[in-house]
Amino acid sequence: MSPGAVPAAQSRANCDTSMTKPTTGDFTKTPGWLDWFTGPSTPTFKLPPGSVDAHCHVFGPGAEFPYAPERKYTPCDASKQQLFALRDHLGFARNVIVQATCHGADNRAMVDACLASGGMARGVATVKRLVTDDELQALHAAGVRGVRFNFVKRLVDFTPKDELMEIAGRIARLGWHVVIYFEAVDLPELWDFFTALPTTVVVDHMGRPDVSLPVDGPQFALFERFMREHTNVWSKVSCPERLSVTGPKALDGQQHAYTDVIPFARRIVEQFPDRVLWGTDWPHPNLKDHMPDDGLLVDFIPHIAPTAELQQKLLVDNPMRLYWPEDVKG
Ligand code: 0GY
Repeated sequence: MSPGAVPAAQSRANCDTSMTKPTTGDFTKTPGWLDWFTGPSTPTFKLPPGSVDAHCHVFGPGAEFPYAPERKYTPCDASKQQLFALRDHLGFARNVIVQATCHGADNRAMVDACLASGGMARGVATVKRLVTDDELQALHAAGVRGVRFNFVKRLVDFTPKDELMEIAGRIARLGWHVVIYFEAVDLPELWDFFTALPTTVVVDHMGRPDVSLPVDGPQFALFERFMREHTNVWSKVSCPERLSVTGPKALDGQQHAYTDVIPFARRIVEQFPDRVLWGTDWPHPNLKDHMPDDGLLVDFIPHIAPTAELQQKLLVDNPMRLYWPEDVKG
């Protein structure tokens, strides 16, 4: 190699961090925002046919679908076309697009993506108490099958629990579920509310455990108890890049990324194989340390779901049962 040349992988990583992606419309990207990764590798792990990326988002584009005034961050745009290109590149068949908080309760970007997917995307919406039955029906027709209740304080303003419970009662009648996002330290305080929800409840990112604590310790034991005692509770075993503290990053060909998250996620997959989902979390809002190569993120999956049977449940059977039950035979 000539003096001053950099290895290919390093050069690509440098290129990715220096390349900035736009935020269109009358918006300014949050300072320090990390843009999604350009040119992800082709995964080494071959996804089972029909796999579902069950947690991802679209951002704007801001000029077409403005970001919400109440948002806590302004991202770079991440369009439906870019999401579908990633889906095809990684080998997924379908997406579940979760309403991102930067769009508040304005679900138009997510709905537009679902409608453009030809039935290959479902949605999870954010709604307010004043949502009408006609609006809920329109969301259902577009492919929405759940609402998200967010308790992460840096992302949203507080919504009273009675308002959320009223929404849960209404969407239960549509056969939808509730997705909950919270930090592990808040589970004790939220326990009574969560366990009173009348629907299937899907937890984002295993309830964000502190993976520097022991997997056998009280914090994760409470989450396991939550799932064990409440068979309506499912978990996404996603976001190792967000939870990892010491594991190597999914960059530069790393095939053993986020090793500190593996014992947590694997334990949930093995204990509750019929109630787990996986998603990329593309375009990875609010990461502070690095932006992962999504191809290498897919290569993380066999470390947490080590057998073909577990992979089939995690990536195909479970998300199909929850989001496309009409397409499940038998
Ligand atoms: C995630 C995580 C985050 C953000 C959002 O809707 C959102 O803004 O979900 C986060 O910042 O932890 O699941 O995408």
